[in-house]
Amino acid sequence: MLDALPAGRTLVMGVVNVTPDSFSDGGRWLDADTAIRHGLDLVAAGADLVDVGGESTRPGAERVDEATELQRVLPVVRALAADGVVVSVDTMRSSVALQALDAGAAIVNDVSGGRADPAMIPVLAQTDAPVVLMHWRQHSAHMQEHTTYDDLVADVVAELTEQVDAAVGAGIAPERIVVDPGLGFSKTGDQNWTVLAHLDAFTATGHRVLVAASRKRFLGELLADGPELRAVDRREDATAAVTTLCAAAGVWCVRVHDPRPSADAVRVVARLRQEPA
Ligand code: PMM
Repeated sequence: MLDALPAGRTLVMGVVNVTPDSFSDGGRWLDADTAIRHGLDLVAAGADLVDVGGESTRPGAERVDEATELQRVLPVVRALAADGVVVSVDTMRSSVALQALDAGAAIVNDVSGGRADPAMIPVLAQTDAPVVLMHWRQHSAHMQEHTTYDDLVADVVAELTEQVDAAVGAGIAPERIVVDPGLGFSKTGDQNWTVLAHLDAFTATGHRVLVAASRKRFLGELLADGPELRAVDRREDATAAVTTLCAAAGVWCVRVHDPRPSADAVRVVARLRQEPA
């Protein structure tokens, strides 16, 4: 399935958060029709695939119940997939993953990397869907209490490798697995920068790598004007700069809220790579 996506450049994944409380777009696409229209707009703006999620993972967020998550996600997944959009479902629940795959989703994006729901990996092993496994230590309500590492990059890679090994051990083929360092998840702003400075440690795992920096707080802190963080909707240029660095580092896919600048950035990097050194 992953091989059917455009090759030769980094892919751009657009985000549709069907949630009232995501940090950057919470409440904007809560209604299914609005969310579907937004998903199509993301594709028109250059997204190669669209990530649909029904549970906010912003720091401090409480969990939603399964019925609410299903009711938010399924109509949007079904409509976008029927329209030919490659959809990934952003969920930590095996039940939601399975029903979203039935509704036409092509990829499962589990920010917990299989750690939140013990049924996730065994359930996915029964399918042939690609799966994004993100580095994860704790649910969002408490994740920022778990930012202590001996050696940040080595520890994140080692913990992510445990998650990958569990998936492979359960029967998920390695080529179906995409790894994600999980910017902002049990990581401080400075730690996010350290991870971004060492993306080679993640590409060296041999797996496709996904990075989601879009509009995150560490960009707001970088661009702060005194005590005021840069507003969420004015972090796009910095997001595109991170996309450029990710593409240059050989990242497979970037997950962004506004695909247009990133879609251009990945093409710049791909073109430059055709030139002899
Ligand atoms: N971040 C968020 C949500 N889903 N999925 C992956 N694979 N990696 C991430 O870093 C990630 C994610 C939180 O951001 P949002 O609220 O803007 O969706």
